[in-house]
Amino acid sequence: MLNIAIAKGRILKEALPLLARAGIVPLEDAEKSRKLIIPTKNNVANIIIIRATDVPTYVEYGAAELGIVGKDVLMEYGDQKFFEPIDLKIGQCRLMVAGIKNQTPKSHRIRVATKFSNITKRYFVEQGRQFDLIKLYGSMELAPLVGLADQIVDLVDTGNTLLANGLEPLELIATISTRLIVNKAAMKLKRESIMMLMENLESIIEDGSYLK
Ligand code: PRT
Ligand code: MG
Repeated sequence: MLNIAIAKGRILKEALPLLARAGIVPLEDAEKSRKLIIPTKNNVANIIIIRATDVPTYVEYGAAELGIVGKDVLMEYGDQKFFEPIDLKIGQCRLMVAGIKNQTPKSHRIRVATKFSNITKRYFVEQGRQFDLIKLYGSMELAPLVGLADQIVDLVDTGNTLLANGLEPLELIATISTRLIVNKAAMKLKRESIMMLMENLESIIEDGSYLK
């Protein structure tokens, strides 16, 4: 039996059709259920639904053999103590620096608001830029509008959220998609069932018809 930890929210929503194609079908509506562990048809696996930022931790410690989570979360988590074998091609977006439209910051030491503090520090330091980091937990788009920050680092998909708030994308930090991660010990101990699922997923991804 495999435990699969999945980030709740949009990743869960997009992962369910992919898992269904691989024969992993929750016995309850995973998006609505209040249960945190959901068994699946024919007992092939358990689905564990948790906060995105907790997925790497569960998989690192083997509480879940497998995890499904965004590359943004993995980059922010840092040192990878698990395998990351498959790009599931869902949850695609870009991690970007954004700022107020047509406005260059007055001071050369800018304030950057983000929930991606590790990624942001790395990126600005690499560029040798002066900055103050303001850690937020959501709605980063608000920060420049109320003078809390000059720029933000956030995920951008269509760009509509930036546009709606008078912001513009400035720099691409990374392209993001959802990844399958695997606990290192489980890859040895449960090799057969994990390899079977991975091969299955790879051919479904190759085919691509699970993507709307
Ligand atoms: O948990 P929190 O409330 O902070 O995030 P959320 O509710 O916005 O997203 P959630 O928890 O459902 O899913 C987060 C995961 O989905 C991320 O870790 C990414 O890997 C992936 N993902 C893919 C995205 C987006 N696309 C995305 N566009 N996560 C967030 N967004 C947000 C973005 O932060 C911004 O607020 O959508 C807005 C921008 O979208 P556009 O289309 O207006 O550009
Ligand atoms: Mg959310």
